[in-house]
Amino acid sequence: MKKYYITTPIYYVNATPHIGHAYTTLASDSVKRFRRMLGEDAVLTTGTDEHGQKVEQSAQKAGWTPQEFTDSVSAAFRREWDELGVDYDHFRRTTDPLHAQAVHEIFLRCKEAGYIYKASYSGKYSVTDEMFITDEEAAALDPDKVIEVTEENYFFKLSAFGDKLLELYRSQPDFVQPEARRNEVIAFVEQGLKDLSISRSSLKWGIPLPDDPAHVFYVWFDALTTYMSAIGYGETGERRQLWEKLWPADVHMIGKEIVRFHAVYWPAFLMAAGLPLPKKIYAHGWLVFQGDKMSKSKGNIVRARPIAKVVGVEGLRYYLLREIVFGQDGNFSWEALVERYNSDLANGLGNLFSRTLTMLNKYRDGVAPEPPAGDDSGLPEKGSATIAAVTAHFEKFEFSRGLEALWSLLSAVDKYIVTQQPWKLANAQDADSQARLSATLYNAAEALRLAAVLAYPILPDSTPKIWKALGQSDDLATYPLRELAWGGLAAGGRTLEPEPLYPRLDVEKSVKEMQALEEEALKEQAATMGKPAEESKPALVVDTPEIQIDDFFKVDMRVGLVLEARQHPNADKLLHLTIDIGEAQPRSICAGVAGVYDPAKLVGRKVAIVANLKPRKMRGIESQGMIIAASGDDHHPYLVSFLEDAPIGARLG
Ligand code: ME8
Repeated sequence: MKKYYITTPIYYVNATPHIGHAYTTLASDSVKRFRRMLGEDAVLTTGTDEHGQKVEQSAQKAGWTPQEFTDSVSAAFRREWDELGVDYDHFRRTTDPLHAQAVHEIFLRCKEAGYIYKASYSGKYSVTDEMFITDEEAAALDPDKVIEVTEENYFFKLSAFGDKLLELYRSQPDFVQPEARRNEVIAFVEQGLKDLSISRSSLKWGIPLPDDPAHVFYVWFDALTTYMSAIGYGETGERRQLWEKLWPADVHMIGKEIVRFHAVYWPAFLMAAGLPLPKKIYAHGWLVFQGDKMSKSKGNIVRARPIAKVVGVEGLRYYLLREIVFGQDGNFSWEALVERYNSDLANGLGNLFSRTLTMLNKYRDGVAPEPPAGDDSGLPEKGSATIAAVTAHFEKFEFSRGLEALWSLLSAVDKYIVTQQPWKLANAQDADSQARLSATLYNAAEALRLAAVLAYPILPDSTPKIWKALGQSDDLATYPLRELAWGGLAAGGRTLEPEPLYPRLDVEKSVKEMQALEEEALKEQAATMGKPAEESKPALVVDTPEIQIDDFFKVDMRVGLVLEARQHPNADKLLHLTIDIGEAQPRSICAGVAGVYDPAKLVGRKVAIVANLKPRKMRGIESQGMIIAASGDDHHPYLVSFLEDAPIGARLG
């Protein structure tokens, strides 16, 4: 079986997962599912990038060790992908000792080939980007984010690879995609390449060099190697064989800001080490929110899980890949997300599904009819063209165009049903009407069958339900897409009752729900990164049973004057009070306020007491009532008192 190896970037642990990370990861997951349907052994790798100064600093701020910090955030990424149903095969952490082995192996190969040397280096270093930067670049940054570094470094002779790289881009025009990124990369290399510093002696949190452990690897040499270490490079035995089978990668899926590292540095490292190059680097565009690239440092981020809780993971997947043109920047909007969900999933695919299956049950007892003879609907032709178009678009990562083509088939079927008026045909008993009804139902069901297969990579949870309802029993995930053709629905097959797939949503309400969940996610993020969110107190809920006013007046509360107060002889927590409420005799009352109120200071105070409480003995002293006090979560009693000098014996209510 042909293999297909796809990778996402390994994400920095200086931020918890947000929708930007989900964008690349969900798209890659869709590619994996699509390639599997093409009959390939598709493997997806993701992971976390855990070394570097930023991580050390973030951990320090959180009061954690770097390892504790990265363990926490890396786990959050893994949890994120699990909850979003990402079908990844390997999750590589750069702090995994097996990864260090791989970094050592590629480094030593580069060194043996003569591409590594040691020299003194001094320059401005961006803490945010973890790289040396030019003076102009430094001037544009926050001064806190730029440090001056002078040290002995190991260098990689990137300058030796300019021509080889240009030759690579020329001979393999699709090595970097899309075209705009390819041009950008070529222009960068044509300017001339400087050697690259690949180690730091000023840093501790990294992988030590094999032959000079006072230095640790500079982030890109370390990070990029995960694409190979995840599948066994640096190891032996079966894992090594896995690498031999899967490498080179078929595509590295990344965001456009890291194209230079992937399309210039990475192939140069691999060329130096004498290893095969990835076949393609695909650098997609940015999700823009509130007018800027979504990023943690700008604080304009949105998370995926709150969205998935409201529109479902599929609502999110569909929106990201349909609304935003892959390869270009795209604006994120809550409203557009829900509107897209409603129009294409609830009203589009969902409605066609429920209509068609309902009619099949009602008019044909849930049995798929014969395909029409001499069909002039145009649907078989459109169906075949759609299969070709969607497949071709998905192969080129043109998800939105692929989905657009598929939905154009669905809307043609909708129109076709309207013109055929099956509900009328069902009432006419003549053979011609019945044949037309069968044709209508067949065509609608067949279009849905195609849609289930073609949309599966994007909608992997709901399409199997459509598939099953159409009486199909084989596993949709491995359906041989190349064999998909119009007319494959077998007559006589049993169809099921439709189940609701994509319930319609109220735009305003859903947006509010997502935004509220986003607030909660923010707190979760703070906890993951070691900074507990400020405790916001949950609103008080009064859930005692309702009473009538008469019930209330059963409790007789009076103003009393404390005449005497002393410690209860047999109970540490109790005071024994004598209280005048205007009766012939003052009352003897025990109150659990010892240690909080000084008895001497209580004498002469007016308090509120429950006067008709049945007397009871408390540790040997009869208590003829109860003092009213408030008590909160702190269990501290607060005696009730009066703003004005209330008369003794006055009733409360
Ligand atoms: O760069 N729009 O990690 P990172 C679209 N560790 N995609 C976005 C995005 C946005 N607003 N924000 C993030 C790193 N992404 C390195 C990579 S690889 C060997 C090392 C996605 O956590 C996009 O894929 O900053 C981008 O390239 C990646 O997350 C950056 O993740």
